[in-house]
Amino acid sequence: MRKIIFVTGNPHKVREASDILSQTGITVEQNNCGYPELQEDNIEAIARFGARWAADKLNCEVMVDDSGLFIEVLGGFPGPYSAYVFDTLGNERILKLMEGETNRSAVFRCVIGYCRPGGDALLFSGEVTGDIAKDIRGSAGFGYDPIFKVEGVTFGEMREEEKNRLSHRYRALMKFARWLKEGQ
Ligand code: ITT
Repeated sequence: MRKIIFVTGNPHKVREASDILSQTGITVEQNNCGYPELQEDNIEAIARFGARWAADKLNCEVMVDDSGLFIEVLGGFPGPYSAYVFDTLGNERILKLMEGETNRSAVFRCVIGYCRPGGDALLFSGEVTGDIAKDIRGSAGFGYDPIFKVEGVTFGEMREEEKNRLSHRYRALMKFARWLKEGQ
């Protein structure tokens, strides 16, 4: 088993990453040291900066996860601002913004940043395409899960194993695991 420090304040991400990576011989351990979240307009830059910053601060190899929900008709909003928008508006107000919209397409994206001290970060991204539901559905998961549907079912309505087999995080983490296994 290889253990990687996962720098995040979000315990749901840690739980999902542990489940997903357990099949690949990798375990993760949460470190909540935090990292400055640049108000960048792309999640790759946020993950790159965060991974480098945390690897240097902790002096060990680390991974970070920056994720975002990109709603097509809103020009990709909230995208890189997903955490802030979730905390300030929340799912109900986002559904209000979407009232009457017929184009409900959205993409959930996840970028895993991996870095060793003094090195450059490597990025692994995954995405899943879906739709914004018309109302809040299901209570599983976290964050935007109850309003993001894949093939008619919200992540909030899915069992954890189902979400973890098709999510943006699953897709990004599988690329990361493959790269680690191939010996870098
Ligand atoms: P860290 O930065 O400390 O890792 P965070 O929760 O702030 O934790 P992000 O900036 O990546 O993480 O999160 C963007 C927002 O999207 C935040 O509100 C999350 O709750 C939400 N989010 C991320 N992944 C999600 C997922 O798989 N399902 C639903 N919501 C998710």
